[in-house]
Amino acid sequence: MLIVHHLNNSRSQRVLWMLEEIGLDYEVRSYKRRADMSAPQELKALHPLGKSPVVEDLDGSEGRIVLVETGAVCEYLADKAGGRLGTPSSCGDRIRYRQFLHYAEGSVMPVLFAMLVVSRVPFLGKVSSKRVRPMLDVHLDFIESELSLRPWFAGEDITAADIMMSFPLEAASTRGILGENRKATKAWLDRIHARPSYQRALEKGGAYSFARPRSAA
Ligand SMILES: N[C@@H](CCC(=O)N[C@@H](CS)C(=O)NCC(=O)O)C(=O)O
Repeated sequence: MLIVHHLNNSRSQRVLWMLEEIGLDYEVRSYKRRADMSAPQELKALHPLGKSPVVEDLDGSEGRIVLVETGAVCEYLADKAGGRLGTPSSCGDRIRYRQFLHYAEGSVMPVLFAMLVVSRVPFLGKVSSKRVRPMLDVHLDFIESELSLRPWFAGEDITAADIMMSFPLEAASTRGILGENRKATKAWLDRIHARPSYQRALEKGGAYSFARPRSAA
């Protein structure tokens, strides 16, 4: 039995999408962000970090497993589903798969987070975001160039690397940071949002301000 501890408007939306893609049964337990956007205390009772996602597998190989870190969770789930959406077989795809799986949280999210935080600071925010913006553009240009070469981050097929990249790119797009000219990235966002599995995950997770259900389009 898999339980996803899901925080509204958060990275854990990716885990729901991953599970819908690979077709494993799961239960969602929902948590609501507090006014300052932090996670509620209940998540701390489950894991010392008190962040989301937390995934519990009651039937793990060594009994109950409590796992954090979205990339690790996606890899764990891909293994559990017999490799679905996991490591591709061809060499080039495999290398890109690993790269983007780590790149989402390791490189893009920290810069995006810095941008979103500094841009909210009165007065100083404008100056600081001017310095962070070029750093973010380097990433967004790299992503655009990669997606101009192939439909999915690793290659011809969707993988967990696409799931990982969804949150930073949705956040960038929704906050108006993506820019008008990054057409391949926009087309990729449209492609992921059109997937029935993505739409099912939206229904399971409840309100998510970074993508709209197709029924509301
Ligand atoms: N790198 C971690 C980041 C986890 C994380 O920061 N989660 C955010 C949700 S987007 C959170 O729980 N924030 C609430 C808080 O920090 O109190 C992952 O990908 O799982």
